[in-house]
Amino acid sequence: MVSYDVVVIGSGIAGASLAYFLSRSGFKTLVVDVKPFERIGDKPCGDAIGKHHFDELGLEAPPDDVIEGYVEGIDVYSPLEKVKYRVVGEGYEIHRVKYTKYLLSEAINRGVDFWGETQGVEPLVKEGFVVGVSVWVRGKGKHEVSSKILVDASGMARAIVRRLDDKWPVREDIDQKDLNIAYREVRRLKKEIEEPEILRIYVSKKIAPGGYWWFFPYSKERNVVNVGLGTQGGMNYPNPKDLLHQHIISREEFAGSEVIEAGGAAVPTRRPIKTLVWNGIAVTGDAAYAVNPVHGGGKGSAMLASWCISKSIIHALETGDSSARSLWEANICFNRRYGAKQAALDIFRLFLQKLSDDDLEYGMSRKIIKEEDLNEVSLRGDLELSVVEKAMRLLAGLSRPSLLFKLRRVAHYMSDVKRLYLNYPEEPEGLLKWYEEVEKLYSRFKEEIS
Ligand code: FDA
Ligand code: GRG
Ligand code: GRG
Repeated sequence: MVSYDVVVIGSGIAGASLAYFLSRSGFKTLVVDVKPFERIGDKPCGDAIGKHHFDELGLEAPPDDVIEGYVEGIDVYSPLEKVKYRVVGEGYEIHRVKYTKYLLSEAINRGVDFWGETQGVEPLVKEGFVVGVSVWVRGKGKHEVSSKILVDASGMARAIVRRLDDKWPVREDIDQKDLNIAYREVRRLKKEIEEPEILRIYVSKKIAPGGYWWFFPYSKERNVVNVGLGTQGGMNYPNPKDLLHQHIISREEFAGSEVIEAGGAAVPTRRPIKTLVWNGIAVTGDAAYAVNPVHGGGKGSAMLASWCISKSIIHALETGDSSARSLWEANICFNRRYGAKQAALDIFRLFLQKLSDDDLEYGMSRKIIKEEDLNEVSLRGDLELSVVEKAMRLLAGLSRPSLLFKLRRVAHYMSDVKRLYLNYPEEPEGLLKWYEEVEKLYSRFKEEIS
């Protein structure tokens, strides 16, 4: 049997960045993907990513030739498109194939092995530890590969963890209602786009129930746009492609436009998986639900999860101990930097999905939540209670006190959930009890807003 220190299943941005981070350590690493090298990173995406992610992970800014556009901010529109909030922040529309291939190529240059057209099939388990994986290599058939640490970076396929029995805490299945089904097209328009450095998000229950539709220009070309729509899963809402065509592509600005690319996929929009690691195994990216639940962005947070995991893997390999305990720091690292905010935003997401278009229009036009607050919410996952209190005094006596009342409860729950995640258990033994608390909090919140 071939053996490696680390085997990574999947080379999307999560797997490729993990390989990149690990390649600096010199441990023997194998990455496999069902796609051939040429198609690495090719999955439907809005292609937006905040610049801060690169800065925070010590990565060089992406080279100009992998960038489709430079972003200076995001406008969020109300259902009637009468009110817009501008969230200022630098970012990119990135060429996802070129950037993912760049990360993987760098890793390969430093000694990481890559097997394309290879499917990870099943984890090999021995005495409570994952010790390897069986893979199908196109044209060569089945092989077993042993690993000290196996990583599931297979995106929503969750190809490895879903084959473990549900006693493994890294296997946590997702509720359909915690998914968004998103479809997008890249189109060349007949006319130039105004302000192409501003991405646009349109919140509308009528057009995109339980999600939003977006218009993300590729500023370098001036007339190319990534336009798409996401809807909440498990609700029997119409298909996002049909909704996009019916409500958006039918608009005058798309007349005569040409389709460059089209496709869709599911996005996990919930709190992170309860642990990123267990004995001999780690999970990263979409497979670990490491996505912002409010806007569905998951590339930056996938790289962050992989960065945290790479540190723990190096520690485990250096100490010769690949147990959950030895890998545990990955959880602390991720939750402190992102998971706590993510879990708080999941509360905000559940609330948003309950609001009617009328409530949203009202809340946004009255600036119940202001642009600065939205910035705070998106940056840190904090909805300051003081802000809500102020708004309550200001608007007392006006219509819809119920919306404010609810918002106050939301702010409370967000801060409670965040605190809970910042107090993530120090050791694996504390996981079950801690997670019971998390589940209790969420069920109480769901009951309150139902
Ligand atoms: P990803 O799915 O990218 O990669 C998984 C890899 O594993 C694939 O290469 C696949 O071939 C491989 N694989 C699967 N099963 C395998 C198996 N059994 N064996 C071997 N290989 C296997 N995010 C963002 O930051 N900005 C944005 O604008 C958007 N927009 C957006 C739009 C749409 C329509 C969607 C569907 C999603 C987004 N997202 C996003 C989310 C973002 O795309 C997502 O979070 C990341 O791509 C996740 O990267 P991963 O590497 O985890 O999974
Ligand atoms: C509203 C529940 C709900 C979900 C929406 C429609 C949808 C789900 C997903 C579509 C995916 C999409 C277009 C994502 C783009 C989001 C975006 C602006 C990402 C930029 O994110 P970063 O990298 O993210 O700045 P963070 O928050 O990590 O800084
Ligand atoms: C008034 C009751 C009431 C509610 C307000 C406006 C609103 C409801 C909800 C907006 C939902 C939404 C889709 C927000 C997305 C915000 C966004 C794109 C933030 C960008 O955040 P980061 O952190 O920013 O990704 P950077 O700058 O890193 O790209």
